[in-house]
Amino acid sequence: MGMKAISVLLFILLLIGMLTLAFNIKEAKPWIMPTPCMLVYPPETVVRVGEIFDIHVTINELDVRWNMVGWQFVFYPWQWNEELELLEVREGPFMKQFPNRQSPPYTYFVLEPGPCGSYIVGCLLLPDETGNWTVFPEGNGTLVTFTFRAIASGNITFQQYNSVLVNPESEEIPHDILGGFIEVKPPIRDVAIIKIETSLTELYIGQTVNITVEIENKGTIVENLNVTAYYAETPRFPNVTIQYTPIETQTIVDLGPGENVTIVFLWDTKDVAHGNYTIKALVSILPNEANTSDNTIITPRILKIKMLGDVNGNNKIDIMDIAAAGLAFGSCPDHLRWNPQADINQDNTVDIRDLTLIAINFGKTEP
Ligand SMILES: [Ca+2]
Ligand SMILES: [Ca+2]
Ligand SMILES: [Ca+2]
Repeated sequence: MGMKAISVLLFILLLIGMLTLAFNIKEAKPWIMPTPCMLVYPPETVVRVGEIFDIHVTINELDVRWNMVGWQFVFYPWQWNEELELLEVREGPFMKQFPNRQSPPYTYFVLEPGPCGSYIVGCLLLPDETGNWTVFPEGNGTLVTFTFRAIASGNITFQQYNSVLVNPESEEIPHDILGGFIEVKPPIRDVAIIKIETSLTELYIGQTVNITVEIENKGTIVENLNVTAYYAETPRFPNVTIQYTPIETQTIVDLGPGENVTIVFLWDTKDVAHGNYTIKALVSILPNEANTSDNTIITPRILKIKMLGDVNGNNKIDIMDIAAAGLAFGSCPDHLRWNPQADINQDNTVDIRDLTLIAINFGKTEP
């Protein structure tokens, strides 16, 4: 067979096809094509436990000639109420866009329990003051929106049952329906310490330092947490295991997904020896936590704890410390000569009291 013969054959087949289609349209004449479709949007929803989300029941390709003035359908919450908590059912904007009255309300929306654990939801486009409709809905839009909270993982089909679209004569309008699928995945549980800061980097034994820790819930559900701050003397030699001592544990309750919280620990250093210290914070590891590497944080800078009076921090108290305090003598915070290390008694002034405190420790030296 030549190319020409094939082309002729294809043309004839196409012609037959078109005639068949035309014949069918003619047969379906009392119907307006296409018929409207009541479908769930989005058709597939994937959420995590703890998430709040909407699904919409929409009308699509509604021809104005159907004269649609009302809709309803039935749903059965027991089909999904182990996985989903229904928070709200609210009318969508579609029907109200075609008012027949001078002023609102333009529609009557109804949601009522029915038999066998069912609910029926529907909406009537209200007629004008004489009981007639002159404006009819057309096109696509949302009829009703359901807001859910996902409470357990599973696969759910959301289906509209016994759906009805009516015209003013209360005749039913043929239509298609399409339900939707909802997949609820297990929650992501993950908390992290994203920041640690100390109010001081150099202090005298007996001073109190604030340790500020910021925690974030990177997961998808609300969490309760314990956060513990620790200190350890920084080893002077490598390859030595650091022994941390707890300072305090604080509890955080109801930290929502994506939320941050900042807490402050007060560390009173009266019982520690002078030296270099590392501060660590640890947030409790959750069951099935996605990432545990971010549950611990260590201060980026070493905290230097000094003997009282060791202004320059060289582990001995001598004339150099007196001289350093002397340079700041008479100053207050914000002065150019202010040196917080010289304010031994922490009264925000460097004066003779501070010099005395250095002097009474004069000659002390520690390794
Ligand atoms: Ca984590
Ligand atoms: Ca010194
Ligand atoms: Ca002082």
